[in-house]
Amino acid sequence: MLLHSMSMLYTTHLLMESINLSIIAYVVSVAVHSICISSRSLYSLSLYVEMVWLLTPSAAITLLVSRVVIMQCSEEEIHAVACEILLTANQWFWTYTTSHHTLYSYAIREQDMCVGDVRLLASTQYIVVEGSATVLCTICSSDVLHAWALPSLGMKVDAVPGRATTCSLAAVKEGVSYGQCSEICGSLHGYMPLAVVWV
Ligand SMILES: [Cu+2]
Repeated sequence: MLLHSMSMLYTTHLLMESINLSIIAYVVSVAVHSICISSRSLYSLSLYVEMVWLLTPSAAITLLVSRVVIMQCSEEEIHAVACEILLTANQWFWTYTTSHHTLYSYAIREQDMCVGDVRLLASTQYIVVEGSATVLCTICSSDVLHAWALPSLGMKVDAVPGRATTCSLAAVKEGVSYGQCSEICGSLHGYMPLAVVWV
């Protein structure tokens, strides 16, 4: 689902770029043509040109809006969920709460790092997702604005005090996906790493 949304986002972006380039090329060619024949006004009373001006942008906008709506609906869909987890952002650590545990995840200090730990990304707790399981995440904050961001998954969800936001984590690869808080939340904002391990 996540991969499908990402690929659709990418193709929509390419489509938008092509439409933009086509419009630029068309406008430039019309401008050049108008300059070349400036003594005659070819387009002033042409119903055909008026219809083209009206229908072409309308068709482009309809196409793009329909794709964006489909993408939004697909991101809202949450299929069979293997487990649920509450991710609470705090100054300056994450709390992971499941039905069985509550874990506190802090950045590992440089003097405590082991070989293989990634500086500023290694944390004391990881979220482990098995197989092709989908995890339903509810994200909130206990103090100020934070953001749960996993760039490799195209994921960034604001953690807002007093509001719970849900999103799903679906397995896309094996390995570790690192992220960090991406909302400036105070002096130790740069020390709020997060990580999901896919096994
Ligand atoms: Cu933060």
